Order: sequence, then structure tokens, then C-alpha cells
Amino acid sequence: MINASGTFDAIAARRVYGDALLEDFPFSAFVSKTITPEPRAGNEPQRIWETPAGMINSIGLPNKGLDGFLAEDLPQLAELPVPLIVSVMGTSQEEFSRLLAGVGERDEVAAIELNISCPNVHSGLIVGERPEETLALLGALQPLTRKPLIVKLTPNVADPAAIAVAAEEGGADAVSLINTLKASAIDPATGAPGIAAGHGGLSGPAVRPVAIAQVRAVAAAVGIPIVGMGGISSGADAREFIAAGASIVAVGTESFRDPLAGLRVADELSSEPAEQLG
Ligand code: RRO
Repeated sequence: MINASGTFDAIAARRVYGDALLEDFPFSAFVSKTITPEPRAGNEPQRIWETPAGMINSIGLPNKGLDGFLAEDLPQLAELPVPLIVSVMGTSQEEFSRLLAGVGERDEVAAIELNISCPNVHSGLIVGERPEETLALLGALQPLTRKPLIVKLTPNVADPAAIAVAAEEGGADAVSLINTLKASAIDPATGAPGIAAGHGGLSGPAVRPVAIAQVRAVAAAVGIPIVGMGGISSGADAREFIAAGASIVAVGTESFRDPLAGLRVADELSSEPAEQLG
């Protein structure tokens, strides 16, 4: 049981809960919020919009950049009692290479997650929407590090299994899915989109059936392990992902409602009978 990137700020949680957080840490490994080579302020508010069964976000990758992350955040995240996975995103092979070099040489980092839901500045294409872009990126990056590489798939494609196959062919050690589904909502008070950026990504219970379908499709196509996520808020939900083919499951949006959801879901998962799903 791990966290979905960007849904649990372990540094802020440590400030609030103190060392009690370390004694009862809600996840078996911790995934950082995605970092980029340079610092970013993120998008203008409104960045989050609640929906009946989830939420839409367009946070826009606020982060301290690679150097700021390594100097300020990594030492604090290294104090967590679990392995650390760092999520990175670049807009070119060169940017991804720089991130991999910086993060990959640190012993505190157990694995690297590649967030490929981003445009390639050279081609203008979203890397994770094209198998050939995904294959080329992995082929270039895999030789650069000995850390395991987890490729975070976008659900906003017709054939996520084709992207997963490309990631596997390129040397990925695992895939994680799903990222958020492209979505928008209109603020009834203004008639304008509720999210300042106009649209964002939907997460929460609403997306779970989509995530299950994509995990099943990916599991049928690749041999590497799958980290499954998308609307998990109970042990039964997590078990559904495992039945669909996931080896590891992640809690995301539920942590906003209950910061200790990871612990509860893991407890429920280990105490529920496997026969439940037949
Ligand atoms: O920062 C974001 O707005 C964001 C990212 Br990078 C992502 O991968 N998925 C998401 O829902 N939001």
C-alpha cells in the first residue's frame, strides 16, 4: 500500500503530526509529488474542484525544482521509515536525463517514477499518449540509472496497454496507473470553468471502474508489475485492483479526506477474506 504521487504531503504531515507520523506511517513506500528541473509556482487558483464522487485538480506541478528538492525536501523525506520513490517530469529527453542524474545518484532514493503525462517540447506530443515517444524516452533513460523505473501511465488514451508495452520494451521495471482523467466542471455561480486552467484531472471513486478496466488491459499485455490506483478508499476497492492484476496498490484522493486512509485501507485489505470476490 503506497500513496499516489501528489496526494500526500509527508513534509507538511510531519509538521502537523510530529514524530507520531513516523511511528504509524500510512504507506509502505512513499512517492513524492512530481518534480521538474526548474522551480515552478504551479497554476493560479482555483486549482481544485469537488465533484459528487471525486475531485478535479489542475495544480500545475508546483515544486522547488531539482536542486531545491535535493537540498530541502529529500533530506526530510529520507527520514520517513519507508523506501522513497521520487516522481519526475521533463519536457524533453534532456530534462528527464538531468532529473535522473540528480535523483538517481542519491542513496536515499529507492526508485524513480516517470510522469509521462507531459508534452515533449520537440515534437509537441504528449509522451505518454504515443507508444513511440514512450519507447524512445525509456530507451534513452533506462541505461542512465540502476534505480528501478516506474512509468506512470495516463488514462487519457484509447489504448493504455500499447503505452505499457512500449514502456516495458524500453526497459521499465513497473508501470503505475491511472493518473487523472481529463475533466472539467462549470461553476454555477459564474458560468465559467470551476478550475482556473479551464480543465484538470478527475480522481476519486468516480474513476475506479475506468482504472480497473485499464489495469486489466495492461495486466493482459505486460509482464512487469503494476501499481494500481484510481479511487481506492477501502480494502475491498484495493482487493478489486489486485484481482484486476495489480501487485501494489495506491491510495490517492481518499488521503485528502482522511490522511490516515492508507493505514485503514491496508488493515481492511489484510483482514478481508480473499473469497469475497469469488
Ligand atoms: O500537478 C498537477 O496538476 C498534476 C499532475 Br503533475 C499529475 O500528474 N496529475 C494530476 O492530476 N495533477
